[in-house]
Amino acid sequence: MPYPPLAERFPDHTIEWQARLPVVLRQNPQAGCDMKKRLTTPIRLLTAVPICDGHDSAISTINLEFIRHGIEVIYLGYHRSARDIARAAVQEDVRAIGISSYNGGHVEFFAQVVKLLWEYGAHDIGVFGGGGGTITHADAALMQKKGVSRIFFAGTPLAEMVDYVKQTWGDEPPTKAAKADAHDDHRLGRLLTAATMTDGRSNGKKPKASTSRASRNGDATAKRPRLVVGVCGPGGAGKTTLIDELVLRFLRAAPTSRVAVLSHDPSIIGSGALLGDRAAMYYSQDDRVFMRSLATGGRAGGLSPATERCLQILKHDPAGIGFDVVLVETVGIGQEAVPFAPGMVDKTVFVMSPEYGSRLQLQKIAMLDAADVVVVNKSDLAAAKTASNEVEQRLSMNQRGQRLVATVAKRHRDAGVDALFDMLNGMESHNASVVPACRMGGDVTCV
Ligand code: B12
Ligand SMILES: Nc1nc2c(ncn2[C@@H]2O[C@H](COP(=O)(O)OP(=O)(O)OP(=O)(O)O)[C@@H](O)[C@H]2O)c(=O)[nH]1
Ligand SMILES: [Mg+2]
Repeated sequence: MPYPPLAERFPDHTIEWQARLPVVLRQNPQAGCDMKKRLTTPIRLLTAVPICDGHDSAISTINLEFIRHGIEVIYLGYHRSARDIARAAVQEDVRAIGISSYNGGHVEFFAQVVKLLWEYGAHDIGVFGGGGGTITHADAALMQKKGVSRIFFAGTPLAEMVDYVKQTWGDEPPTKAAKADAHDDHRLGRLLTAATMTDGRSNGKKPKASTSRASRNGDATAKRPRLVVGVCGPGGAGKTTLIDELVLRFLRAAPTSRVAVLSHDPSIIGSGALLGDRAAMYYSQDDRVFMRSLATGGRAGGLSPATERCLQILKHDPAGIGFDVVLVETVGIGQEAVPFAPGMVDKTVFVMSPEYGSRLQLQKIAMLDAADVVVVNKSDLAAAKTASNEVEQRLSMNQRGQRLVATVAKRHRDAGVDALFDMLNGMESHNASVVPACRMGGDVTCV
């Protein structure tokens, strides 16, 4: 292998991995990954457009075609670096990466993605793509020599691409345990895949603290996350944007820590899905952030059947990564859903936009009773002030000491997001004094 030893490549990640895996996976690396189960699990692909390239129209069409044929597509968006693409593919543990490139530099860019995948130890993640007439046949031949599986040229029917994906990546088990010298993220990615495939039937046992040698030895790197936050709210309220801003603050507050994000998007049983939260994230494209996207697979209520198992793995941390904080984003939920079971998360944040309708609608939102913090995001919109007043009155009826924050998540350095961040940290240590809060009546603290 042309790359330097693991310890040199990943100086912060030289833990003895196998010893830290939950016992069920250590004894049987294939646990939950046999062929039968594989066939009932959608193929997962990551798609993206390279850095300095905004041509996203082709990939958007191709994404829809993949989804229509039962494939789960994690879309990373456009203007993405090779490192962002490789990191996301490894964390999401996809079968392959589809890159759509129009602005040139494709020979080097595709090869760089392949090289980075190898550095992660993820040799079995394929790379394919296209770029209309901008990628010549000679370029494609060169790219294939550098490890690219296939380039599609102008005029190729969409059906041919779907068939290729299904034939190439549809019938192999995706998750032999990652090799011993693979990157932590790759190993964790594989564990999460196993957790999504077992579907609670056989090997999906929760990893127990005692199975981790690191935790038995009191190793500091095996610590549980300091804080697990569940973020829910209606579709498009700004959950992902807000989480991304919170991630930035968590990373800055603890410069060596890592943050995990578990994100959900909807899908119907047996169908494909567009898992698009990554495309809305900027700060979370960072080596210190581990993000995984899950499809709901037809389950109502905002989470996936595998959420609890995945969360257990992130909390238990068999990789010894030592996540400081875990953030869970639900699917956009409506009036009826209270997504987080007791004990699943430490704090729940309900994010809403000022456009909820009238006061009557507020009475019907179950999460306004259950959330620890309610965020009225998009406070730059005209209706925001009225919304905050109405929500505050609604919360004061609960007499639960819930918090209310007004934010503009899409604004850099927003004071409301700062306050939410302080609040989450303060709540975790039960020290409300860090919150620049003003009492607004009732039992609600409003920022
Ligand atoms: C649409 C378009 C735009 C739109 C983009 C809209 C959008 N949001 O995507 C707009 C007008 C914004 C635009 C802007 C620019 N563009 Co432009 N654009 C095009 C155009 C006309 C079509 C590209 C396209 O979407 N085709 C439709 C797809 C579906 O078909 P296809 O390309 O044949 O691809 C097939 C396969 O390759 C495959 N495929 C493609 N990607 C993938 C990915 C995967 C995973 C798979 C499996 C398959 C696959 O799918 C198709 C199936 O048949 C091309 C010219 C052309 N005719 O190709 C120029 C072109 C790509 N643009 C070009 C340029 C220069 C620009 C600008 C720099 C212009 C400028 N000076 O501002 C900007 C850059 C914008 C940016 N931020 O990057 C050049 C690139 C030149 C080069 N690389 O040498 C081109 C080639 C035009 C030209 N002849 O000069 N552009
Ligand atoms: N005006 C305004 N727009 C915002 C704000 N925060 C986010 N947005 C925009 O709202 C849209 C949806 O944001 P997301 O963060 O994707 O919302 P979401 O709740 O995660 O959406 P789903 O995951 O699809 O439910 C994007 O276009 C954001 O740019 C804000 O404070 N003000
Ligand atoms: Mg979102």
